[in-house]
Amino acid sequence: MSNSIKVIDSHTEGEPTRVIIDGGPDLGAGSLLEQRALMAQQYDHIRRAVILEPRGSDVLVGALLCPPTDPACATGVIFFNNRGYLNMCGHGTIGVAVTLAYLGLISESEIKIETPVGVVTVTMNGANEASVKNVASYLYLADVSVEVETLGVVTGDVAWGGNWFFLAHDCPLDLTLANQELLTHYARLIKNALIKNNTTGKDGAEIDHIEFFSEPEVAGADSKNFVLCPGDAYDRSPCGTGTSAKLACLAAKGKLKPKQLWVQDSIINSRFEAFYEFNEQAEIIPTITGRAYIHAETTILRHPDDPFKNGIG
Ligand code: PYC
Repeated sequence: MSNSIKVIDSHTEGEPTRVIIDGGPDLGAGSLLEQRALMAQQYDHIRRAVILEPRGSDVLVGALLCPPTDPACATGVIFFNNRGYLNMCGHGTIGVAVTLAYLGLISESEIKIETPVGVVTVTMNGANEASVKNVASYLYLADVSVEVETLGVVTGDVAWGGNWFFLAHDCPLDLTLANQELLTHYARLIKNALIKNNTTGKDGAEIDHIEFFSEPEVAGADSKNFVLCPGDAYDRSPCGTGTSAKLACLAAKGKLKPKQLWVQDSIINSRFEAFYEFNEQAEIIPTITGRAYIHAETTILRHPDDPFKNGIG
């Protein structure tokens, strides 16, 4: 077991990303899905040590750089959090790209990164800003209604943006930080109701992100959101995959044209700028732009006798 793990911490529009740059597991050269499965089976203690208390926190998203199978990619990446493993992560991809630039590991302004759910293209717009051309995103189920404890009938869309989202049509409360605990509670109730109702993404996939929207407060934005992530932390950023899912819904409902700018504010009023294009298969390809800043270089230490060397929980 590696007792020392080097990480670089950044935040993308307020949402943290912790990139392992040394001391991570060797997951071989299989597909990213195979490497992620191996990490989950044999090296989950690394995820727990890096993310959970006392070395981490529920808000962190971790990123392990690993070998891509596509030679056009600069790296592969596996994202994880306090609950387990993510498919894609928009804010995390911006954090990874800014981290690679900080380390001097990328010289081109455009790179490809392989994730377990596909290849994304990242364009650096300077040292701290990046645009992520995401995986194809789509509206899967429109206007689904579920009976939710306390809230009654809640209607929303199920969409894929690199992760599975339920995008509620109505917002139960003002999207302010003062309401964050109650918003988290309501989002959790909706998630439970979807499970109880057997409402899933494609192939029975769990809908593990819940999204609320309201009118923006800040000039220039189209919308403000609150996103509850798996593990029950809320996204401080507007959520890259969540914004992609939103674009897919708007596009499918004829409410946003290709290349039309969509400015998504988060619960803390940080911002992603986004648009979509159609690819040759007529799929919706969102591009999300945001900023990330490096804020720590850390060596995580795990004493062999430390009862919490692999985190609490
Ligand atoms: O930006 O896609 C995202 C994301 C997913 C979970 C946290 N952030």
